Amino acid sequence: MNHIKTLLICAAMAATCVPVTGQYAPEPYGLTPSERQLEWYGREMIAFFHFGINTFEEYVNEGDGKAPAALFNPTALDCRQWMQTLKAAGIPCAILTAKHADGFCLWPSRYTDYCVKNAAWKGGKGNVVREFTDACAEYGIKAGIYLGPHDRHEHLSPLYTTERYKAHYARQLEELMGGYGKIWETWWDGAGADELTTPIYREWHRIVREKQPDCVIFGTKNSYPFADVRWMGNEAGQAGDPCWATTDSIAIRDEAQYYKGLNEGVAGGNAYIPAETDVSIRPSWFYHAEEDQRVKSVKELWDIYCNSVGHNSVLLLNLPPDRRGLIHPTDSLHVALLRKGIDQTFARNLLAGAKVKADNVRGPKFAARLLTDNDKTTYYAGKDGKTTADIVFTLPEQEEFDCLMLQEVIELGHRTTRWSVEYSDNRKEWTPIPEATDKQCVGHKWIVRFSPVKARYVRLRIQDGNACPALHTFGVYKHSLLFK
Ligand code: OTN
Repeated sequence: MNHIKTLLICAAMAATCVPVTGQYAPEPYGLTPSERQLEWYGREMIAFFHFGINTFEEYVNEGDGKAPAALFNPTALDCRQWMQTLKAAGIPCAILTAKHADGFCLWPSRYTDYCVKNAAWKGGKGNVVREFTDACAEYGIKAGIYLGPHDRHEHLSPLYTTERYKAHYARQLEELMGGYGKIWETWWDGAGADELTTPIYREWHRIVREKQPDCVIFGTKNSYPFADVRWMGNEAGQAGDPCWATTDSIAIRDEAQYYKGLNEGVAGGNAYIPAETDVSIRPSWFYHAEEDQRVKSVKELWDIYCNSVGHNSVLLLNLPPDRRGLIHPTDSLHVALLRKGIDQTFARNLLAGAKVKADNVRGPKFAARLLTDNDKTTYYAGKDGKTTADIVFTLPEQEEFDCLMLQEVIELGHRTTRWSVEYSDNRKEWTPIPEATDKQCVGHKWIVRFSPVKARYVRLRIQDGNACPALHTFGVYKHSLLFK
């Protein structure tokens, strides 16, 4: 069908002008990302700030909604310090837990007393959501809001019914979506929220879309039909291999299949809902001084980055502020070093100076050398109907590398479905890289790490696909020493 369409377009153009063979872009294949999803992919990393009444209780992460509001009392809250941490870490977006499952609200909500109005902090006159969104605006960070759907404090009321809560949550959502400028993401945690049915989320979804058309919605379980992005299936930072952006939107009954669908996606699935990887830099989601020695190391964060961003996902990394209302210096240091190591690793694509030869090229506008030109606007594509390609890179001299990265033109859908990378010193015998053999999806970014190899020739093999390949970057690299 796509082929016929292309022929028709070419025929139409030939009638009016002389077409340059193979200069037309490939037709998209299957489901493709929305503008919101493209923007979300481009962030690569998002910070999660779990902060609230749990921060002030002894080792509580899932408060029961009974802790007195007065307990909330950060001694030196400074959201600008949070933003300085994000700037050093190259993280462009942040999500604040405006209300976690305990129900305590970090803004003075008109609809509850269980909020900062009754906190000791600033004599009840403070507003963390305001300070957070103001600091985001000042530092050019995109603000996101987590308004936990499950609310244990509201549940304590004898008047509680799901119907009343639906209206209560809707009013709180209106306060947050309507009163704090542009909100880039909202998070519907599935934890404890099974009573909240899809029709309830439909109403809440209407509010988000009305007030914040560009806001990305994280959804799971009953909110799945409205989700721009899905849960990745675990909180360990380990996205699947493969990790398709497509999945099945219909609720899956079998639990194992449900988790596999979240973690790996579904090739050819009926919905485009890419996976977001939420993980904490500490063992807990909220700050506890007991865990100051258990902050994930820079190497652990690099593993998580490669297994999330490098698995066609976006990393949502939790950096919980402490009782002062500041990011602990160890957490700030580790994310800054993560950024430094990422930048050092990917600064030099060892294929950049290589000669490139491909056996499937659409035309000069889509030449294989564009894979290494470091230009986001250009890409390599094959001929319509030809779903395989061998692309050989001849380096000026032998180089050592231990990491590779491949990126697809995601606007054109999931095209490549099987690919491998090999190396050689004579262009006759090729050695496969075991970790990079028979990989499946590519998507926004796929990173593979392996023991160092030395080679003069590198071959990218596109072994199968739904449509001709459309890839915009391929590179081999040497890890930063910060990750050793
Ligand atoms: O006990 N839990 O609720 C739980 C334990 C470990 C990992 C996840 C969960 S809940 C889970 O949280 C996700 C976000 O991290 C999503 O919201 C899922 O829908 C929810 O079930």
